[in-house]
Amino acid sequence: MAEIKTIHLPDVGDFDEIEIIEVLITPGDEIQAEDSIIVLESDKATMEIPSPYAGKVQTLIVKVGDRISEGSEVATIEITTGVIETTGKEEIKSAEVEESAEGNTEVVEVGLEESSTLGKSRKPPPKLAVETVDRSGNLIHASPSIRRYARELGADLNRVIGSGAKGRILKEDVKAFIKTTLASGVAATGGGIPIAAMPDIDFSKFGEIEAIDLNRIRKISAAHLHRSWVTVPHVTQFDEVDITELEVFRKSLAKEAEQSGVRLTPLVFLMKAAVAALKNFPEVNASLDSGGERLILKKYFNIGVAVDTPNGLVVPVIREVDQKGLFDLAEELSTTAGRAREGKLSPSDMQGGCFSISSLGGIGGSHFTPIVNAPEVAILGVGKAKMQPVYEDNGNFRPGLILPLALSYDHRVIDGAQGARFVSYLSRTIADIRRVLI
Ligand code: CAO
Repeated sequence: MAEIKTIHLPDVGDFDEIEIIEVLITPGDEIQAEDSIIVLESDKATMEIPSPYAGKVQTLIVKVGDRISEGSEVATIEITTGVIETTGKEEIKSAEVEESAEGNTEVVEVGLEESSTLGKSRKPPPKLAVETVDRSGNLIHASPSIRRYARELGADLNRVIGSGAKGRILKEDVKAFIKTTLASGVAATGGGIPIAAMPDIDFSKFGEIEAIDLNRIRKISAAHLHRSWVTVPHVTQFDEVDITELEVFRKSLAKEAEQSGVRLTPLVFLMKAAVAALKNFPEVNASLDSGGERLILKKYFNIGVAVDTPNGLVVPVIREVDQKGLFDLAEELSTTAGRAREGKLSPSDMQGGCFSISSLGGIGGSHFTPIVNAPEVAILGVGKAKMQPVYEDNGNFRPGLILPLALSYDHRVIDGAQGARFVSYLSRTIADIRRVLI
């Protein structure tokens, strides 16, 4: 007869209401005693909490972001036959991190001198110092298991960009880093001309210069864009849409929008049209799994919108666009762009996207080739609409407002014909926005 046990948070020292930043198990997982199940973080330390039992995870009672204290229920587990309540000497691995201005990269891990116990009264866990800063003196946020994992694979954590809360490096980030590194290595040794390293040039020899450190957002987006650029085989399909009627409709709503306190730009119409096209082409509303063997079709419609901020490009995600009206979307777009420009977005604001739109229409220029926001498989680049002569079937020209569009897509997932069909469908929907009702 299977025995179900509840795992409680053990004594973790002087901490109360401590935040869960990673959950490392899901129901159905088979785990061993002492496997880490959650990671906690206070303002001083991170701690991996081990399971006291071996068995199969039944239910998960907590989630990322929850704050828990000693005794809180974490999960239930079906104990494996014949096994094994642990001795109470499990190791809570903690990593204390401190701000440092020194530009050194050395990682120093110090083992636990005393272990914590689970269950009965025990000493608070000892402090285990893991101070790590990257070459610029920035903190590297990574749990001990991730550091161990990175060490095993030879990944330099200085060069890994974390996508977790507060820039925390997750296992997926290390995996993605290794993949990208291998991909560029294959390119370099695959019989082609190796990619030469950028030479270190002293530009001051040629004139006055000023060196400016890249801020964190620029570093993160540079790494993300580079990864997408080298791992996704891009094709960009261009189109031009006559938005004369859309513009008439938009202007007809302007007063009403103003009364509702929102500004209706063409972008919100494009978001709705994109959802209509994604519904019609499910393989575009998808991501490849990390092994590149399965396509994950998404049944939700979250659109990432590129926002130009003083600190660089960010792509917050507007969720459930299919379920929102134009005014609600306009309001959300405006507040989200505002928060982005004030640097107030959290990592979760930038997660969960299905498809992105990069609109430079408010600035200028026509077609450009946006980089796919991987793991999404397509992105729409929008240029500035301009009045142009439009040739009509009756042989006459009329003035029309023409919007340049560019769809970049991942050719591993989307064939050229599909890409062209998607763009044509999208263009038809934008030209006659009533089609979103179809
Ligand atoms: N053609 C012509 N005019 C356009 C237009 C287009 N495609 N898109 C917007 N406009 C107009 C708007 O209607 C607005 O004019 P009015 O105030 O007279 O209506 C004006 O341009 C400014 O619009 P906006 O830029 O403030 O608003 P938006 O909704 O179009 O865009 C946002 C919001 C956040 C996407 C935008 O401000 C932004 O940051 N864009 C830059 C994105 C970027 O950097 N992309 C490159 C990433 S690298 O791939």
